Amino acid sequence: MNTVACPKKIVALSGGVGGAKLALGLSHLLRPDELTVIVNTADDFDHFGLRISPDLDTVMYTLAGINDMERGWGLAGETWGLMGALEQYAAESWFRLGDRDIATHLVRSQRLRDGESLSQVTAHLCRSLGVVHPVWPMSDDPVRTMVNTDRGILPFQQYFVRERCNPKVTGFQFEGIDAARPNSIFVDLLRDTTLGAIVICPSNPFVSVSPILGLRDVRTGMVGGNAPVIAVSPIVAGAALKGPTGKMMRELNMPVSAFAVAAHYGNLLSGIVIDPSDADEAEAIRALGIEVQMVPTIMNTLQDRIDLAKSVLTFAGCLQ
Ligand code: FO1
Repeated sequence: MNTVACPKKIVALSGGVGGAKLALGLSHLLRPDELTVIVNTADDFDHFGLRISPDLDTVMYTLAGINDMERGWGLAGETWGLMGALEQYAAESWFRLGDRDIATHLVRSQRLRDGESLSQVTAHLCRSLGVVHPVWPMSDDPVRTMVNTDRGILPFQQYFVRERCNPKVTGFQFEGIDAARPNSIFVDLLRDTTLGAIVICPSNPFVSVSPILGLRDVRTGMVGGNAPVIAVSPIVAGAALKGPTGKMMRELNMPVSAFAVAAHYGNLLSGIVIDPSDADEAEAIRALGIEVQMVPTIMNTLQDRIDLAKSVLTFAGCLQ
């Protein structure tokens, strides 16, 4: 591992694909005792009686090096025999479960039924896949994103996968957020005097990061703590790199820009990393009291992920 000396602990807040890419970059620079990845679970849902945790799956598979890079979710080299069999029964097939991927959901569901917490199950899955950096769900309690749209209120996966993000978004609700307790490891880290930085990965600010920030005491813990909070903009040159972030911003009457992302996070941020193609927004972001670092944020290769992670850590003051 190409580790660099980082005297402090780093917490990365992640959704699916974009977050997992940066988490992978960070994992190449930091030891397991230096990096903790806290993952959104508000996309989770039950399907055929199985608990699916898409963002945990994506982060876990990415850190294990077994993710499908083209599709963005699921396992590389997957086969789809199960889906063919489901279709023969005219069963629901809008959410695709791969033949090997389904083992993850079977094991997770059975262990949850046996009384383990989602954290315990995730630790088992990660250990089994050889993931050495700690990956934790944001909470062991259920939080579920509901999307307010012009076609009614839709559970997140129905909006995202079944309806392919076509309905027009008017807002979001996170069911269960008020009762949900943030993961105790996350809470302890927010209070840890050796916490060096909190990195908000380039995940969807509305549906991937908001649920994490919306958990009890998280925002206040982040604003009141000493560790800098650094976001990486998921918007580059007026468009989202992947997924519906840009479409959502337009529908919520926000400009699709790195500036709008910075303004959305507001006083939570010490700094934001933006792509050089958004250089003309730096001044306006700085006027919000948020520092700006400009480096390439598009992560096509593993080296791109490591380079961006290195820039984020340097910006946070964790590297010389
Ligand atoms: N995304 C899709 O667009 N279509 C799918 O059929 C699909 C299946 C799926 C199965 C397991 C899993 O862990 C994730 C899966 N995803 C699928 C990804 C997914 O649900 C979304 O990308 C996230 O929720 C958004 O972060």
